[in-house]
Amino acid sequence: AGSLKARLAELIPLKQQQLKELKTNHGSKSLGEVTVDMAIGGMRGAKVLLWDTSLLDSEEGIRFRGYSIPEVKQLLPAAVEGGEPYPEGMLWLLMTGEVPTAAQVKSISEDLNSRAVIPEFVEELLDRCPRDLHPMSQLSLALNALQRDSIFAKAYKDGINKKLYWDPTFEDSMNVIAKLPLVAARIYQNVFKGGKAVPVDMSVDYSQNFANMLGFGENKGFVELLRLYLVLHTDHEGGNVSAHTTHLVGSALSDPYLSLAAGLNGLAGPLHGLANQEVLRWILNMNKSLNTNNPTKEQITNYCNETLASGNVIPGFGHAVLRKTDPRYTSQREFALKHLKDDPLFQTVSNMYEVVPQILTKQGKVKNPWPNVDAHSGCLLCHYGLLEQDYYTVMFGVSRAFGVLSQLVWDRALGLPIERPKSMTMDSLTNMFK
Ligand code: CMX
Repeated sequence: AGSLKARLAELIPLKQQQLKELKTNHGSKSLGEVTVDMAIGGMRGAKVLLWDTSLLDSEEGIRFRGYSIPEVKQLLPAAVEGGEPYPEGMLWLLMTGEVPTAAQVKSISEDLNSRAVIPEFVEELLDRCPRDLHPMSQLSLALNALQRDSIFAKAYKDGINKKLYWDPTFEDSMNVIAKLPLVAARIYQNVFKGGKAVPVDMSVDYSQNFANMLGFGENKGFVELLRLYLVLHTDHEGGNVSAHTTHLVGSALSDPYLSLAAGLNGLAGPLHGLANQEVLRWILNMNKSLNTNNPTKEQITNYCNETLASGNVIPGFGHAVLRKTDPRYTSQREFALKHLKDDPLFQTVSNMYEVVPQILTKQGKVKNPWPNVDAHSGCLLCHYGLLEQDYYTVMFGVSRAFGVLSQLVWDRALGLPIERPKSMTMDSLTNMFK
């Protein structure tokens, strides 16, 4: 009683009823036209997905279960007074739509700690990966391997009633979230450090444990940053590549391990989650070519123009839905202003904020010239000594699991069907409008 799962069991019939009413009362109403441009153009603007954990407004940015980032920061329990919220609280909010108490947050920390083990064969698998296998590929590999222990897959094989799908989906999702830091930290230690394995401390929270395993546990600033980082990257409504992919693969009743692994393969793309690694690489290359660690705005402008002239994007800027500065960027900027305002890398990120939007606007084709979440995260991690850019998307992936798996539990609780939109050939479209 009082647990997250018990609360979900209470909420599920209410949500099932809401969905039923939605279908009965409004099922045949139109959400708008689908144009040929939409079919060609990556389905931009087509309202064709159901996603409850968060909603993105193009001007205001993300709201998690109705709460903006400043609201989330104010409402969710924090470890340090006036500090960053616990990601465990975010998980409760994403799963239930309700703001948890400090005791509920603590129950999640304890629950996740109790699930935080990975089988030896997965450790060995990771230990045998070549150092130059990208950390995201290793993460995906490990998740697929962990799938051996999927409770959903076993229950399905044993003939579980479809009304009960959400239960093993929940168990798998909590297990995945609990195991991810172990996998992620092992990858970090193997690829970049001496391969040290730090055991889970049952008495501390998720972020402190993850930081301990990464080797940054003593660094209180880093632990706070990690809490913020893990909260901010959880969810960004349903249409982005990692969220949509997890949902799509899950719709075939692939279990949470397989579904998330698929989503993370999408997150590993440079136009999506990999952009955070690309941003830092881009800045460091600029600094190297100019032989400075604090380029002027004019130098940044020239370097941007070179990037664009060579047919590349400026990583960390632009968005498919957002049309203003990403509030996830703003929140990280506030963190930087509070904790590291004199850091030269932060100053460069700040200077880019002043010049890049004008440059992109001048180009005339970019729909959103403003920075997104990935423009800022790298400089914060660097400040606390996590310098390995190739690793950044793994941390994004750990956080993204919170959002997409919360939704996956609801996908099964609501009995959402296998996804199967209609595709068209170019000839069929041409003939249609002859
Ligand atoms: N630099 C240069 N050109 C850019 C650009 C940028 N940062 N952002 C968009 N453009 C270009 C597009 O490549 C496109 O060019 P073409 O018409 O020649 O193909 C044109 O502007 C119009 O694109 P858009 O409609 O504004 O943007 P999309 O919805 O197609 O793409 C996104 C959105 C994020 C992929 C794109 O802005 C981009 O590539 N940004 C850089 C990579 C990045 O930061 N990705 C992270 C996004 C957040 C996340 O998912 O983590």
